[in-house]
Amino acid sequence: MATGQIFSRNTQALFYNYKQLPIQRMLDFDFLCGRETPSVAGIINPGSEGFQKLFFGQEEIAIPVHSSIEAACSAHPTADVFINFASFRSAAASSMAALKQPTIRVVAIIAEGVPESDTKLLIAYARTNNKVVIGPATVGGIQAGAFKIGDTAGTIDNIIQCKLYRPGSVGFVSKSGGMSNELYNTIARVTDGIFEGIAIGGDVFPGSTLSDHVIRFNNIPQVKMMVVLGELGGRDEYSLVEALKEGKIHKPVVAWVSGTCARLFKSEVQFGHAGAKSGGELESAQAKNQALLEAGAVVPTSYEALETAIKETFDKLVEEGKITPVSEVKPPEIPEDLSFAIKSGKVRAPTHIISTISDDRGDEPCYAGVPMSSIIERGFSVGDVISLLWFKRSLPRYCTQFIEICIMLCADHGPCVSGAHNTIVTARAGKDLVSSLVSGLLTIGPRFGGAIDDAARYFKDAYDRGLSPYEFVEGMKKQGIRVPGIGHRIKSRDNRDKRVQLLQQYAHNHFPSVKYMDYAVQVENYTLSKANNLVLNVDGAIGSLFLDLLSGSGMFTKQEIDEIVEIGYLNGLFVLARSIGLIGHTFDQKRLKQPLYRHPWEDVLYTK
Ligand code: Q5B
Repeated sequence: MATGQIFSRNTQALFYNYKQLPIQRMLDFDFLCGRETPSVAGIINPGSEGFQKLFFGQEEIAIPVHSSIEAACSAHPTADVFINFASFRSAAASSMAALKQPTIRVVAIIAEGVPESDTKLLIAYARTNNKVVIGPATVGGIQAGAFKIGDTAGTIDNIIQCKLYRPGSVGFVSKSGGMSNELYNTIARVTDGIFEGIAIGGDVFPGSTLSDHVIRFNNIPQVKMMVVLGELGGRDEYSLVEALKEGKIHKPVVAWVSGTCARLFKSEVQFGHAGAKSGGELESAQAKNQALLEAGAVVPTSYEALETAIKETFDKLVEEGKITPVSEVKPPEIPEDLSFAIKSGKVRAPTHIISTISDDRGDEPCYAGVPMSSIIERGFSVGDVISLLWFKRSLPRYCTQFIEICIMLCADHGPCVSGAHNTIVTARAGKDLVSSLVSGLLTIGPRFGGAIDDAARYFKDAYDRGLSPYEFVEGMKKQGIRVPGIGHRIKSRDNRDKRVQLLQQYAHNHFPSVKYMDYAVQVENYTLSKANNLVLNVDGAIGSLFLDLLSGSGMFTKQEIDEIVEIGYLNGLFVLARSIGLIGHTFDQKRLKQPLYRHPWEDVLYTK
């Protein structure tokens, strides 16, 4: 690296505090410049480690993420720039920690509002240790065709327009980051472009000053002239005046201090930056412009005349043979992000998932097209939400109430059933809520709770085919299949399941037809003639009654009913309902601080 140059095409940075967009912009800039290595070597995201996927041209690359500055510096010893996107609260401490790393040479601090006393400590440390601080309150800086800090120079389109993808002959330094974008454009229009541009930031105490950078540019052979954009407030421009007077700068300097309008205000004015306030006469834009002019800088009469002043200075250097304008190169095209391209209608891409029941993209989520606010305003119940998300339609109240009754009746059936037992054992083994719940849910199947769909399938098939209960049950027996929805471990002819009775009663009172349930009862009468416990159980009651709901409500076509039965929606009712109870059992065990469960030996038959 030549004397004065702080960046090159090989410079790599560590980026503190993960921010996807500025990092991607740096990598896009790298690609535009034809860099071989990405300019971001690592990301520091306190507390997390791993990799972050980003694009380098068309390829995805994985940039390592480190949890501490020390770890990042030791993993990437050649990365010597530290780009600090920490908030103003932690920017000073992290910047100091970075400056103290032997591998770090340049620290750029983006945050605004860093306490001045902290910045002074950073400046003192950097000066003593021969390091460079850019900022705070800066957008950063750029070496054209080589390296860019964060969001400097804005979008890729702007960078291309400002020809920042290849080096020119102008060194530029400004206080304002926003105005530096403006000047990159102006300079690109009237010269062969920027070699390096730095925004030092608008604080009263910038980490490095306008003159620090102008003196540095003076030592970079590729920089043939400098453009400086100061602003009212502070005395920074006077150190440049001194440097000019002392003959430390021998290349032309075009300078303008903005804020000449401050005099039009009757009282003291504070512009956007902390340091940009009209103080005494010496700090006025007029006084600083005058001093720069007297010291030998080219100072136009107004900001509008700055462009002409830059052009004239550049043209003169060309005429004198001191600049051979760089020949133009065509930068490679940066592939557009798919999301932007789709938004702008430039490309189409096949989707990988189809969803028809809900949409969360708008102002509010919608269930089957019904906005959330409408669900609340219209007083929808859980049954209504189930009918929207499962059946994609609003069912009549008697149907949604039936769904809710199923859920209430199946929510729990004591601690001794398969599901609750598993949940209790799991919770007592110290597992979390989801594990305890899931271990209970996994017992739901053809014997326990999960016979609703098969009950609906077999009852429907037998009824629709006109089979008598005898033909149906005996036919099943021949195939070695137990009739789903029939039989219970503790319920019997003399100890009927109250839940079944309640469901039947509700259906009798509200359903237009209960033909499938009547058929199930006939089947039950037949099975009870075989054994006392072969009652219509809760699964069988729900299965047959749901067939009545589907066919009697007039809300479903025959094909839709067949599809619901074939896919098997109805076990979902038991799964949903029983989750309520299983969650309750988990909490119960935790609340009771129950120890690890061990099944007693006495309850096991040990045999050979
Ligand atoms: N036999 C439920 O059986 C149970 C027969 C049958 C023809 C049948 C059994 C069964 C179908 C599946 C079903 C849902 C395993 C049940 C639920 C939720 C719950 C649970 C709770 C809650 C019970 C004795 C004799 C044998 C069998 C014959 C039995 N069932 N024949 N069709 N369906 N049902 N599940 O008492 O000649 O001696 O060999 O599989 O609908 O899960 O509260 O606990 O809310 O949590 O163990 O209500 O019925 O009878 O297996 O000793 O059989 O009856 O073939 O005949 P058991 P087994 P054989 S509701």
